Amino acid sequence: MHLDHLKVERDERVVTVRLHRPAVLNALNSELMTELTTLLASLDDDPDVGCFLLTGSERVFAAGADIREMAERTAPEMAADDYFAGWERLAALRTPKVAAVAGYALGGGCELAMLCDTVIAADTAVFGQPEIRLGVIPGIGGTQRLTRLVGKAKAMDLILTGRTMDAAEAERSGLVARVVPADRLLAEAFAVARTIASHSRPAVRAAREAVDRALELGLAEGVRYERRVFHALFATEDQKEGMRAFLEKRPPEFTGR
Ligand code: CO8
Repeated sequence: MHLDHLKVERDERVVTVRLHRPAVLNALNSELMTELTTLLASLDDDPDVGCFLLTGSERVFAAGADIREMAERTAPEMAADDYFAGWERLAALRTPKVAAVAGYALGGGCELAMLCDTVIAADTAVFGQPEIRLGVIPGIGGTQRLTRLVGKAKAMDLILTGRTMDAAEAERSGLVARVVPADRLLAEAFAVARTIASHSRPAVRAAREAVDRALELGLAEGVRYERRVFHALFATEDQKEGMRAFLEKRPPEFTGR
């Protein structure tokens, strides 16, 4: 697959994808969206891929949707194309996605990080939804995901003022799982991705889907969902292997079956 805006590496069951449009601070245009969603969808069922790691450069994760691409478009054109709808394809992927963020993650960049299952940030990371300053609002799920992650008060603060927050505030607020020194970001995020990828594939997929349900369902329904999925995992060889390995005091050898 020919890729103009992404750099891709595969190592130890982890596919690392680096956003690469340096001249425009990784602004997310339609081509980049198509490349990223098509690439990840094509790898989603690959049994040798256990985790995606999404990152940018040292300076910027992504400075948002591509303002130049959108600036002169009309409302009927935006609606006809269902502009940005393609990004939701990432949410539907079943392979876990870790975002490693250094520098700016603004607008669509922040939304792309939130489309991932967890976010590891460098101490240089800057998050925000500045769309209000452009006369619009977040369009890749930001009003919904940010509010679920950080609560209404902080989401309103960020989205209505357009201000940014640093990595420490993002971690305090629940947007980010861990903050690490910038020079350790890729190593730390890769270690997280590699650990996820080493676990039983059916169990990892079930776990992330169940956690996502916590944001979508009421508590009783969510707990019932979790229990059914938990029961179903006893149909996998990995469950037998994982529990036997523990009892036999040896590392498990998961096969994904
Ligand atoms: N889109 C296009 N080009 C961009 C973008 C962007 N989002 N961000 C930066 N660039 C370009 C600049 O135009 C500049 O290009 P050039 O060299 O040709 O002038 C180049 O990248 C470098 O940028 P700066 O010179 O501005 O770099 P600075 O270091 O001075 O500033 C900032 C960095 C603070 C990140 C600054 O670039 C900035 O504020 N960028 C825009 C951030 C922003 O507003 N993001 C939100 C975009 S909108 C969005 O994501 C969702 C919109 C939802 C619409 C809903 C529709 C359905």
